[in-house]
Amino acid sequence: MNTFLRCLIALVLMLAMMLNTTPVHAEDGYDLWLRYRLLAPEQAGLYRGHLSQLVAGSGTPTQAVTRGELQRGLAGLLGHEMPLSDTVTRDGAIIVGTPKSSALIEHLSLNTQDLGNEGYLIRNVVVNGHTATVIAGREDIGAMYGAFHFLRLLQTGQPLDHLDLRESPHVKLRLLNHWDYLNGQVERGYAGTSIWDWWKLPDWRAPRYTDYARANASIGINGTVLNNVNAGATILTPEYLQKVAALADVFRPYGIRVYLSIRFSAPVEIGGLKTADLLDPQVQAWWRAKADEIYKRIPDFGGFLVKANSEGQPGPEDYHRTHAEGANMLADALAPHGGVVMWRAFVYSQANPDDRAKQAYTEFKPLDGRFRANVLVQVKNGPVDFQPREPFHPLFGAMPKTPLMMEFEITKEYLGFATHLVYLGPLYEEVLSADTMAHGKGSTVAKVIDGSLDDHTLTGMAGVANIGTDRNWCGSDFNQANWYVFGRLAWNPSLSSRAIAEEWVRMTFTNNEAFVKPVVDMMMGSREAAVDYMTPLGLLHLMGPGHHYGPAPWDASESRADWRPVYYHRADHQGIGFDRSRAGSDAVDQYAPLLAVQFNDVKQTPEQFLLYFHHVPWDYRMRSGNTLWYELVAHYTRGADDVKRMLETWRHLDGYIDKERYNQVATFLAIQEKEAQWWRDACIAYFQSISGLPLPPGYVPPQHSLQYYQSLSFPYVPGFSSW
Ligand code: BDP
Repeated sequence: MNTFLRCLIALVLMLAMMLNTTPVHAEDGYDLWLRYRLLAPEQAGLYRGHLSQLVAGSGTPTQAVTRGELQRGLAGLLGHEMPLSDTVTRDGAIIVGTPKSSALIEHLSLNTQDLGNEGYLIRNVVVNGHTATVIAGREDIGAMYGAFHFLRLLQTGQPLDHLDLRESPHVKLRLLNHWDYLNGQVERGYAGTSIWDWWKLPDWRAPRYTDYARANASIGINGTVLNNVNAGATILTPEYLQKVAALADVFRPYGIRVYLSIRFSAPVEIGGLKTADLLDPQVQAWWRAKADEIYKRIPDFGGFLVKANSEGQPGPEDYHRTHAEGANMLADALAPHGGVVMWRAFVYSQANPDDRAKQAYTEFKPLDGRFRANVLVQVKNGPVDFQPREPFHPLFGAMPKTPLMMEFEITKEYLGFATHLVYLGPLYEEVLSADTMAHGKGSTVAKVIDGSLDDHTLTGMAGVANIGTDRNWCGSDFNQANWYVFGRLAWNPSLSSRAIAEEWVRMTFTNNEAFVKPVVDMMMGSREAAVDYMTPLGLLHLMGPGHHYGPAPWDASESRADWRPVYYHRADHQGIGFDRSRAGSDAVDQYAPLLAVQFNDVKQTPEQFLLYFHHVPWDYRMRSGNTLWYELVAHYTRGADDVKRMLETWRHLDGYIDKERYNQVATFLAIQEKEAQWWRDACIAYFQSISGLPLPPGYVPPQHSLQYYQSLSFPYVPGFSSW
């Protein structure tokens, strides 16, 4: 190479590095946490001698995507292509594969047997006298997960010396649930329309499907339910199954299986039968034949998700059969193919006058032990709905003979939609680390979910997706963190949400500590801020009717009592809160005895759940010594103030990242600031009208009258129409 050419290359490289340190990339969020931008020179320096060549096969589709991802990632991070080699010829090789796929790995005699189907190890080794890093699984999928982990180490600036990692997922089914309709609408979706272009499938397989699979695989998600739990029957028609099969083909190399939400009455609607009663042999035969048909097209089909006899959906109770009987009939149809049924416990009925929070437990607890081995009961994290804060669902720990699957909501239906910055890691962690006391102290929800508490091997965690056609997938950059943290916690429910936030910030934005630290702190406080400005001290469901946008604690317009905010807060001249003590609805006794005693006693109830379990006088003395009324106003105010501080924090971070994402976050935080103030003011105005009490000294009165807040209406709220 002549000198001129060398100088030119050096110049180009220098320029590229400068560009990396001064963050000027035009970014639109599409790349999520898989950005693979050039590492800063000091980080690249860390890896000198570690990354010289890639030894990776491509004999199977999974091996090919694994190798492709490593090539793509390393090229992006290091700024040059990584040479591929069949064997190790110099120090710093990366070897990827399984003992079956790679003779090199076989010769290393690593213990891959205990890794399971999806586990991996990453270790520094010596091969042919050269230092190398091996990423090995027992199966291809494990090696793929290992490759993503390895890239994450680089993306987050971790050293590559002394690597000796072993990882296997703690939960078997790690699923996204898409609440997508076949017409493209996404129920409770705030990121555009459905990414499934059903109309053009099966022929057009949008590249986005592959990127979706990559993103999910990178965080360990291994399944996806493509359609809404409020399901129509059409998805089970041959025409649509062909489309589903096309998606399954795209996802397969990434270890992702497809599942479908089914409509219990489908045998009537598309099968031409007169009934959907599970005891009818024709109905049973129809489901068996349908399962056979599905597996013919999609041999690794995952199974069915079912919302039955809930919010107007058909189900076995229409024929006076139990939920267990309904689930078992479907389970029998899927069992020969290895499929599962995920039967939702989100069941409550308008006809039932009992406290809505109690109904799922009342219905399902007696069914424990009555489900087939391939049924999981999918339970929302809290007993009411996906509120900013609820105690954990009392079914966790109460059905030892049944695998219970966690259902979290990733989309922020009750948490400010796309624009509010609310990192859900702390919410998930709070629920997973809650102690059910089912078998004494330490019986955490996480142990119920990972099966260790009651010895289940069939385990699962589902998250209602926040994904749509928006270029940034999730409606905002920070909402991507909620997809990310869900996947990481589904892999290991004991991880810390702070550690995950830090990983995500580093991968998504920058490794610059001056940015990482304040942003992680801001994320970690964001959920508590939202609880404070929306529903503090155990309040819940104060959102606008139907669409769930904004505050409407006064609302009683919904057709069903248990959809009305006034049903939940029960504020009157004396006090506020839902009495779920033994003197009230006795929901407390759905918890283990020690917890029931605690929750039953207003003095022992954690104050964050106070108004969930008790109706408390306005002048009740809180632990702070202040009255409840005082604390309520203080919490609302603190929440709104916290958002102001978040915006200030962000304003100090201008210049650390690209302008595009910086500006959008700043604008969204300004929207959140406005809406948090609105929440605070509207709720204080309303509760003051009921309590009749003056504002505590020093607290600013609401900006507008209660009538003003009550007069606001929002006809075109996203994520909701008359379904
Ligand atoms: C509620 C949502 C509704 C869902 C329902 C469910 O508002 O759109 O259909 O949950 O989970 O929170 O089935």
